[in-house]
Amino acid sequence: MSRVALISGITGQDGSYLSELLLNKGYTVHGLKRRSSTFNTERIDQLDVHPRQEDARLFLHYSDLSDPASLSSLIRDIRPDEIYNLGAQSHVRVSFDVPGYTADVTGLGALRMLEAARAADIGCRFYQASSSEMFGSTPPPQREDTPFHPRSPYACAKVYAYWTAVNYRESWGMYCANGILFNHESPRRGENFVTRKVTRAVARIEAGIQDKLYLGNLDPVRDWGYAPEYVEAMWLSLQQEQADDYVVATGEGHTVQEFVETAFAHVGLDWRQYVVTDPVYFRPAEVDALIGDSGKARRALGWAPKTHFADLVRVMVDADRQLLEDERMGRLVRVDR
Ligand code: NAP
Ligand code: G4F
Repeated sequence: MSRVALISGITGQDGSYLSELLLNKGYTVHGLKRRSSTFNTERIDQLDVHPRQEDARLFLHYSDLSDPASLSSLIRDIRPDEIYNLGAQSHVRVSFDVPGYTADVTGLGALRMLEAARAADIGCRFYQASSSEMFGSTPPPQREDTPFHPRSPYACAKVYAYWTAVNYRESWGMYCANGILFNHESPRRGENFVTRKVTRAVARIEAGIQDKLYLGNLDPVRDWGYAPEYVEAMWLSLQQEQADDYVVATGEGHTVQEFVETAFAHVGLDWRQYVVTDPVYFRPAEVDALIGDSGKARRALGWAPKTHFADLVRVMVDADRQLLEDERMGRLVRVDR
C-alpha cells in the first residue's frame, strides 16, 4: 500500500516541490486547494492527472484553513499517514495590512489542522512549516534554542503555530515536527517576494519592457536557500524515530542589495541605473538579519544545502529570462520555468 500524505498549501511554492518529491517516492498525495476566482493550481498542473484515471495519485480537495469542519472531514476521509501544514498567508509585509486574517489562517489554521488530526485518532505524523521570522530581532546565528522575538503579525502567528505543534506533541503524544525554515527561493517563488520580484524585473529590463525596479529596504540580511532542497528536509523530519524541531538554513547571509547586484550583474547590467527606493515597501518593523545554524538538521537528518547564493540567483534570473521568451513566443509555459 502506498503511503498517504495530505498537504495544505499544495498550490504554493513549497507545496509543489513537496508533491513532486512525495509522488516520486510512491506516495498518494492529497492537497487542499482554496476556492479562487482565477486558477490557482499553476504550480502543480504538470503533476495533475484526472482523478478518475487508474494511475492517479494526486488528488485536490476544496477546503480552507479557516474552515475546521472541512479540515476534519478531509482528514477523517483521507486518513493520511503524514500531514504537511504548509498553508499560510505567508507575506510578511501584507500581514501588517491583514493582521487578523493572518492570525486566523497562519496561526489558528495550524491549531485547526492539529485538532482535526487528533480527533481523527489515526496516528498520523504532522509537519509544521515554521519560520525564521519567529527570531525577528534576535541577532544571528539563530538555532533551535535561540529566543523568539517576532516583528510582524505573520511572525506572531507563526510563533503561535510553532508552540501549538510542540504542545500537541507534549500533551497528546502526537508526532509533530517543526521545521524552522529560513528563506528559500526558486523560479516558482511568488512574484511579490523580493528575490523573484528582482529576477523577474532583471529579465524584463534586459528585454526592454521595464524601466525601473521599485524596492524597499536594501540593507536586511537573509539566508537564502533553494526550495527543492528544503522540502527534502520536511520529509526527513517526519521519518525519524522521535519527533523534533529543526532549523533549515544555509548558514550564509547576504543583503538584499547583494542579491540585486548579483542578479543585474548576471545579465551585464549595473543595478544602480534601474533601482529606485520606494518607501511603500518599507515595513513598520523590519527584521534586520537572519542567518541560520542548521547543525542539528545536518547531524540528525543528514540534510545539507547544496545550492549556494550565486547559483541560486543565476538559476532564478535564467528561469525568468526563459519564461519571458516563452511568453513572447506564445509557447505553452511550463510551471518550473
Ligand atoms: P506560498 O507560496 O505563499 O504558499 C502558501 C500556500 O498557502 C498556497 O498554497 C496558498 O494557496 C495557501 N493558503 C493561503 N491561505 C490559505 C487558506 N486560508 N487556506 C488554505 N490554504 C491557504 O508559501 P511557500 O513559500 O510555499 O511557503 C510554504 C510554508 O512555509 C508557508 O507556511 C510559509 O509561511 C512557510 N515558510 C516559507 C518560507 C520561504 O522562504 N518560502 C520560509 C519559512 C516558512 P493559494 O495558492 O490559493 O494562494
Ligand atoms: O522576500 P521577502 O518579502 O521575505 P521575508 O520578509 O524575509 O519573508 C519570507 O521569508 C520568511 C522566512 O524568513 C518566511 F517565513 C516568509 O513566509 C517569507 O517567505 O523580504 C525579504 C527582505 C525584507 O527585509 C524586505 O523588507 O527584502 C526586503 N525588501 C526590500 N524591498 C522587500 C522589497 N521585500 C519585498 N517583498 N518587496 C520589496 O520590494
